[in-house]
Amino acid sequence: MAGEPQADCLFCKIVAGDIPATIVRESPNTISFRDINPQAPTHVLVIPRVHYANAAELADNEPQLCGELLSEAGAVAEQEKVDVTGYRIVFNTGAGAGQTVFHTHAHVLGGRDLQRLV
Ligand code: IU
Repeated sequence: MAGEPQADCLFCKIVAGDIPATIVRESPNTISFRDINPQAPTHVLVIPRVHYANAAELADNEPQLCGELLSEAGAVAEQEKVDVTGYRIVFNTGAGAGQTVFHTHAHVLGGRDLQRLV
């Protein structure tokens, strides 16, 4: 069923507490934790506790939660003090775009000069 935990999903395991993560922030519906392979001084992943494969699937099924996820990303940026200099929110979607974990996650990146992508 949509949103149900997936046995083979690494981020569902983090939500369940079965895999460790350095959690920086939690809300009733989301968890934010440091990326294990940081690409910037601040590199935090914000995930919904429920399982959807990507951001669009989350938005289609639970638009309010999608909004909450973005609010949490903004709160993480404030907490990490990268809101002043600027930060980037990235949703890699699909293997061809570099997505490796198929549980919706926003990368929040900041603390270094971020080149314009588009
Ligand atoms: P991607 O957009 O699907 O490529 O991002 C997945 C990220 O999850 C990637 O940056 C990994 O370094 C990160 N990650 C993690 O932080 N902790 C984990 O246990 C696993 C992956 I597995």
